[in-house]
Amino acid sequence: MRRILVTGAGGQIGSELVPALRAQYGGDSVVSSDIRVPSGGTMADGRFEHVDCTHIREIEHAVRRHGIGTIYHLGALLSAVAEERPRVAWDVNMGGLYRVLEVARQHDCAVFFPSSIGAFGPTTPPTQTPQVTIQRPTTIYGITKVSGELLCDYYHHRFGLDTRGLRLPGLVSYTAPPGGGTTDYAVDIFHHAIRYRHYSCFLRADTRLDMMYMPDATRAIIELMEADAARLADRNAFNVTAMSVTPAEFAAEIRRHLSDFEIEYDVDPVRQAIADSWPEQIDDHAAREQWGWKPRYDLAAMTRDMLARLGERVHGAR
Ligand code: AKB
Repeated sequence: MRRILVTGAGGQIGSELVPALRAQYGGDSVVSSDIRVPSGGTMADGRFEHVDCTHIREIEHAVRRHGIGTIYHLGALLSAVAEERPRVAWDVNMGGLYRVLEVARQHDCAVFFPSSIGAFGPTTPPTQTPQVTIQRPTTIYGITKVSGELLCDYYHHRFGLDTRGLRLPGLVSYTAPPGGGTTDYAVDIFHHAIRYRHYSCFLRADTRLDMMYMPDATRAIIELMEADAARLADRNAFNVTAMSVTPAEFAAEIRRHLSDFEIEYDVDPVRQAIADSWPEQIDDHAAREQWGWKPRYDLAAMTRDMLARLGERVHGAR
């Protein structure tokens, strides 16, 4: 079997996708890569390559050296940090994807591309957002995500490459922190609840967005890449969601476990504007019908698990 390469493996998704892929396909089958060299953790546990995705030679070297057949391309800037550095965001998000697709074309690799709810914009229907709809995002992050979806479709139709993608919602996880996203509050709130019983949220109490627990997200990614190609009409990229939640609802659910938890709101206008431009609740029927997507964690199940696992980590480290 040809191996798997994961770019941006040190990030929030990669930190959990790499172990999940290793569990599924065997440790030696998965090569993690990142622009940062790992100092420990799951990235350091198996094969690793230093790969800066803006350098095509580094991607090519990793693909040749390890006999790569599938690339999970996670290396990208998230929405809030992209808005601070739009030129870098374009270079990394678009330049990186283009180079990955070029190497994949030359070496006949399948490619997974993580799109986002950020690929939608203020003119998109905000509820029950259809699979195929208006995509006019107003952020540089969203623009790279829509362009990425189109570029992946182009490589599929033009060169026959097996490209597949998901429009991921905000992801909640306890292994690695997210880095500069608009939905980061949904992770921070758990850390602060456990440590301080208090959280100051940078989005308004009623900001409703799609969310998903990381075990569901890694399973969705692997199931999509395993799916029968003949059944995939949409490919780049499928709407997927597990819940549609506001900060106030997160706080109420946490309070069921930690009754003294308190939340206040100190709204960051930049991230609030990004969130306000995204849909509140997307429709993921195409994913359910074409490859059997079904989430396992709702808000209650996710909160229970997050508090238990994060609690072990925080209190275990004391
Ligand atoms: C972000 O907030 O930028 C990401 C996303 C929803 O794409 N988590």
